[in-house]
Amino acid sequence: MKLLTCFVCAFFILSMSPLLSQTNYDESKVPSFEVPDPLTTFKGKKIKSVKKWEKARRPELLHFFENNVYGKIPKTLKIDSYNILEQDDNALNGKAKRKQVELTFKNNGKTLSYTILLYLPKNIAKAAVFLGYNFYGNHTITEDKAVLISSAWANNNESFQIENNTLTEESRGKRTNRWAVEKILEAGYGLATIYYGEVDPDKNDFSDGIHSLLYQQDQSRPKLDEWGSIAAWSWGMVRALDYFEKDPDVDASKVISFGHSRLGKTSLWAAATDKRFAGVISNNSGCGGATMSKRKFGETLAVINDRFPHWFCDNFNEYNENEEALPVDQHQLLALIAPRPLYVASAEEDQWADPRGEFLSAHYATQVYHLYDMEGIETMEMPKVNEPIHNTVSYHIRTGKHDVTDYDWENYIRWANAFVK
Ligand code: GTR
Repeated sequence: MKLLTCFVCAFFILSMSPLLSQTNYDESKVPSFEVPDPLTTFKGKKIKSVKKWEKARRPELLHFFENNVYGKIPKTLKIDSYNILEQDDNALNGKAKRKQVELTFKNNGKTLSYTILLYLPKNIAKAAVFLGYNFYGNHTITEDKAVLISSAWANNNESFQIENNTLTEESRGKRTNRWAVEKILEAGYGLATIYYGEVDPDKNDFSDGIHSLLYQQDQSRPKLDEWGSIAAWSWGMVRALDYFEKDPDVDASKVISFGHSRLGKTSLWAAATDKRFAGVISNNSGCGGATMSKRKFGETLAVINDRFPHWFCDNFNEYNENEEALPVDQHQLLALIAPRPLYVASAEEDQWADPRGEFLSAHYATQVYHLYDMEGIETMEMPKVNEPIHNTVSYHIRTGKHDVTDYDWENYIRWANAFVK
């Protein structure tokens, strides 16, 4: 078995190497390209007002991303029921209210449930909330023993002691470093998190997760223009927002979608598709998230679609090694979030995610914020590390690697205080 695993790994590395060896980390080798204009329609009409943006341009961009990048959701599916599995008004040594709420969905004779872990500040009647997925289960974000362990499929991870694709007690608290729960609560915000594998297991298998509830008869995988996993996870965030509208402890008009890496791609797409999100944070989201595909710096479309064929819709493959043909770029995804506050964050050592591309994307999206008389990333000069630019559109690049740190959270809270709350 070990030999087979080695063989499979070697084959994987060898088959990837031509693409990976082409990875460009040299700014002087970034191709020159025309930045698709958020304010000119596909037919060439100039957009000069909020009205025209909202009526003509925004819908056509959203439509393009839906059909060619993330994939569209075949039909609406509402929460069938929700169940408060557990609640404690004196959690975290009396500092917070904790709730664990299971949402259940039913269709095609199938059922899917996922659990939101909510921590809320005790002294606030209706709290603004950061909502974001976690990678390895709700119980990894805290040492809190009361947090339930998901039975959903999980990626094995040696350092988290996750074996047999099963989450266990061993990994409780392993990811506390990424979740500044105390800081968030002290600042008067709630935190809501969901294990993303409960909505759709992160593997190239479309027989499981939410996809399977929405197939037509005899369908076993999404059509070319239908949702991949990122759109499925985004859908899960949107349904969580539906629940918050029913929860008297949450201010559903002040929910900020947050995500790191693949889940940052997800938080962006969730907020692009649902205007109820009051703000968005993209933490090191990189390729297919905040960064500009046409720069081909670090991870490229061919690489991401090859390694993670289930993340985007199949139509997106058309642009593998063919970024020139894309009539859009990711700054236009960011523009779909306007006029809501947006925070794009990079890390200095995370060149794979192309920090400069993330920065420029925030800059190019800013022109849409100007239509609403809001400020964003006005300059084309990248700020120094650890010198954030805070506006309705904010950006920072911090020292360190691909991760979520206290520094990131401190800045998200400052920005949320100024622009969301
Ligand atoms: C990487 C992938 C990135 C990013 C990251 C993550 O392997 O290439 O696009 O999404 O995973 O989610 O941690």
